[in-house]
Amino acid sequence: MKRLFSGIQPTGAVHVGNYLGAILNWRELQSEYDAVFCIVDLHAITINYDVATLQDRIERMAATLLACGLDAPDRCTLFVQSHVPAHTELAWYLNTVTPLAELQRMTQFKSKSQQHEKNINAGLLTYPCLQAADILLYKGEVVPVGEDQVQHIELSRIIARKWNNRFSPLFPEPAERVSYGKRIKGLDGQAKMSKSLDNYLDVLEEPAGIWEKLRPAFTDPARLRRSDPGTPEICNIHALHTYFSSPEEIGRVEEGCRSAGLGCFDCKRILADNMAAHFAPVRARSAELLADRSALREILRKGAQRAQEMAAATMVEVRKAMGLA
Ligand code: AQP
Repeated sequence: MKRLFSGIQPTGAVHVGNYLGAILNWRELQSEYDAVFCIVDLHAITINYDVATLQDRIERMAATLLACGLDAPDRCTLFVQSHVPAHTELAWYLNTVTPLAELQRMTQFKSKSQQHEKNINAGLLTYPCLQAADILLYKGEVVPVGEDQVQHIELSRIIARKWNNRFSPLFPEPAERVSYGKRIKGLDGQAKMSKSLDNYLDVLEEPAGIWEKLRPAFTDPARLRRSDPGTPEICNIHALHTYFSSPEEIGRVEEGCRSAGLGCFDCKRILADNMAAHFAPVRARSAELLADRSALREILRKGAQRAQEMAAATMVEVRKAMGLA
C-alpha cells in the first residue's frame, strides 16, 4: 500500500472548510492507503497561542477527527507531531537544502506575516521545511490537502529533490491530492473559510449556533439568477447546499432562487437544518470520546508508537546518507 500523510493544526475549531477540504477526503482514503494523520502542534506554535489550553485543544482535535470517521488505530495512524521528535531533527536537515528565496515567496508566509506583524518569527518562514519533514519522514507519496496548501506541497517536492540529489535518492516526491471541496469560502462569501478571518462554521456547532451564523451569511441570488443552471460556486449558500443537501433539494433550492419563489432566509433555513442533521452524529461521538480522556490518549499513544517506528527507520538512512552516522 502506498503511504499517505496529512496534518491539521490544533489551533481551535475544526471548521467546515477543513472538513470538506481535508477530513472527508482523509476518511475515504484511509482504506486505500497506509494513512498517517498528524495533529501538527509544532506548526501551531508559530503564531501566538495559549499555552494553558494547548493540550486540551490537541485532545479536542483528536476527538473531532475520530468522530468525523478516522478509524485510528485500526485503519489509520493518528498521532501528535511533538510526540515524535524526529520531525524537528529532519526539519533542520531539510533547512540546509532549502533556498531562502523559495521560503520567502510562499503565500502563506506573506499572509501570516501580515496577520501577525508583531510576531514574524523564523518558524513562520521555515514552516514549509517542517511540513516537508512531516511528509518525508514517512516517505509519504500522497498528501490530501485543500488548495491553500498546494504551494507548500510543491515546495516539499523541490526540497525532496534537492536532498535526494545532494545525498541519496531516499525520498519519493510527494503529490498533493486536492479534494472536491478544495476551497470552501467563508460565511462572508469572499475569502477562504478560515479561523483567523472569523468567517467559519465549527463542525461541532449546536443547531441553534449554525442558524445564528448562517442567517447573516453573504448570499448572491442576483448573480445566481444571471448564471447558467447548474453553474457551481455562484452563491456561497448554494455552494454549501451542494455538500449538505440531497440532489432533489439542491435542484429545488436553485429553481426556487431563480424564480424568486424561495427567499434567501428560507434557503438558509433548509441548509442550516441539513447541516445540523449532518453533524449531529459527529457532535455526539466527539462528546463521548472526550468523556474518556485516557482512552483518547491511548489512541494517540499507539499512533505515536507506530509513527516513531517508521520515523526511526527513515532517520537511520538520513543520518547515514548525510555523514552524521
Ligand atoms: N477554506 C478551506 N477550504 C478547503 N480546505 C481548507 N483547509 C483549510 N481551510 C480550508 C484545509 O484543511 C487542512 C488543515 O489545514 P490547517 O491545519 O492549516 O488549517 P488551518 O490553516 O488552521 O485552518 P484555517 O482556519 O485556514 O487557519 P488560519 O486561519 O490560522 O489560517 C489543510 O489540508 C487545508 O488545506
